[in-house]
Amino acid sequence: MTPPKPTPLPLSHSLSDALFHEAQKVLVGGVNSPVRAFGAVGGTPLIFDHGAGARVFDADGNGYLDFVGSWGPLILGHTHPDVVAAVQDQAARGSSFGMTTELEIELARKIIRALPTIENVRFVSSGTEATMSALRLARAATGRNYVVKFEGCYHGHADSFLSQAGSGLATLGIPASPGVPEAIAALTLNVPFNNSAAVEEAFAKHSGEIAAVIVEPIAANMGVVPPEGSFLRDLREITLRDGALLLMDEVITGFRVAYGGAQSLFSIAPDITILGKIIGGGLPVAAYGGRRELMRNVAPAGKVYQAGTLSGNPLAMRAGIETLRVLERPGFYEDLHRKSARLVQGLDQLLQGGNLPVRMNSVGSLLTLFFTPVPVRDFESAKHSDTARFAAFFWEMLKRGVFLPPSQYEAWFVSAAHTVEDLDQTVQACRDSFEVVFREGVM
Ligand code: HOZ
Repeated sequence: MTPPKPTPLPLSHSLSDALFHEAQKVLVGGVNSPVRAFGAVGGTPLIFDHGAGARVFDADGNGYLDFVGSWGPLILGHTHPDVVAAVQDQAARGSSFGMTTELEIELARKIIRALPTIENVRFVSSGTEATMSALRLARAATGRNYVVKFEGCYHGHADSFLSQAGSGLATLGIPASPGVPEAIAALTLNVPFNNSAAVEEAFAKHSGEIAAVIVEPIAANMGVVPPEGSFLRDLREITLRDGALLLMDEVITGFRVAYGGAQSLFSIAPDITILGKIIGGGLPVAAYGGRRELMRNVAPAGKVYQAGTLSGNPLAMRAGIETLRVLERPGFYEDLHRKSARLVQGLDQLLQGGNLPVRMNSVGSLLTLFFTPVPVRDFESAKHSDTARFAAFFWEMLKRGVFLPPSQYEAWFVSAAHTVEDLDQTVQACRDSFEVVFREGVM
């Protein structure tokens, strides 16, 4: 069935408004994750009803081309028929057993085949669980306590990762979360992304004390910021030299920028990889994995404890397996990247032609338009963005039927369901929106 076209302007959001009013009475801030609150763009958040292919539909029936894609999992778009069929079938067989199923073996095998740095994997239910557990494992394996992370990277909401973090913390301007004990926060060493010298300095100061460096190989939670030059290679070299572990957070990039993740693009072998989003095909799954001898420290093989009632949940395993099956089809990534390049080139022409103070960073199907004239290579430069103008742009795009992440500090996700026409329509919407937001006197 061809999904209906987005509703033309003007849009009514009266049902969304009414539902959000009700949501605020019973849900904290009216949401279950802060990034949904439209905190940085103002206005009332939309309440969604359903999705189909490249489109989402709000409670009022307005349709939008979706570039949020549930923040990354939906590389196939909404309601891919194979994923829907698999989940329906599994729901009829049983949604949870709290015991191992063959499905976990199948998804683990696919992951291990895709990422040769992983020999053993442990499934959990969220990226936060995975990064938190990976750090615990790194601390246990090295007998050290410090962790180096990068300003503007986001690794979920465990205590160790909540300072100078990207995503919702960047959006809401929360530099460090209350509730994190000082003693824990003191063990996290923040350094600028793309700055190997700063990492060297941290290791010089804490030689033999750092358990791990954790990095998003392509930062995507301060907007998209690719790694420059030898940055990732330097991290590998420095950690090996000092006996620390390299943790690659591929929650966003895994199965997104390539079937083998960013580590296959840059030929860097981390000690532990953290996955999430796409491997669950839109259901809650994440994982961490690495070489067998390291992973064998985790219970029950070893003593590093980590557990979960819904870990390896069968519904989620089926969605993940079906999603990866589609990604394995010949030409999948070539096609996705070709389409994404069309969007990126269209936007690039707009930016060049209009000489606009906007910078675009992109890798494959991930991109961000930063409302700043300076190149964005780390959190500091990302923070130069004119977030008020971004907010105006967000609403102009929404009015034109395009749903972007409601924050300057997030990635746009192109999915396989976007057609060339959808992407051309998006470029046109950007052109019209730029005209409005850069018109003199508008801001
Ligand atoms: N990594 C996602 C945003 N960058 C998380 C979404 C959420 O916080 O809800």
